[in-house]
Amino acid sequence: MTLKTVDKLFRVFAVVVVLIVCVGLYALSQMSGDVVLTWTATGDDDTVGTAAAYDLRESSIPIDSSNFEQCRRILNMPVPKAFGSKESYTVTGLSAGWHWFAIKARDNAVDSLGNPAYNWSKMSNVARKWIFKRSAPRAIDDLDTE
Ligand SMILES: [Ca+2]
Repeated sequence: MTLKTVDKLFRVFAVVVVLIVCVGLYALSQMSGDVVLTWTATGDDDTVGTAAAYDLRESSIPIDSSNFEQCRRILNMPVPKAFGSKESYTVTGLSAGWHWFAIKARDNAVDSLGNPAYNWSKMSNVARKWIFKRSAPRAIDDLDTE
């Protein structure tokens, strides 16, 4: 083999190793049962101001505007940031399989009695994530006493 061929083979080997590491990290990140959701904050009035609250929903079936209210609500969502800000939230403890996510925002409008008017936005686009099955360690079968 010439030195050039050895060099080429090494380069191919290096690329394959990097690809394997990347795929492994990607798979690991999906086995944790956590999903990091990111979105851009909406405003209180369309693109102006800051919304008052989020309503994030999760489901193991596709979410649409007709079933949004029946999907599991993610509690303790952070307070919205100003319009245009980058938002991020990690949903933890998800089971294996597909998970769908959608979010709405509400403004700070109140009714004539001062109660929240629950002026909700339309539903966001729907994001989807696959969670791999998390395997437990193999059972120990040689436990003994001396
Ligand atoms: Ca408003």
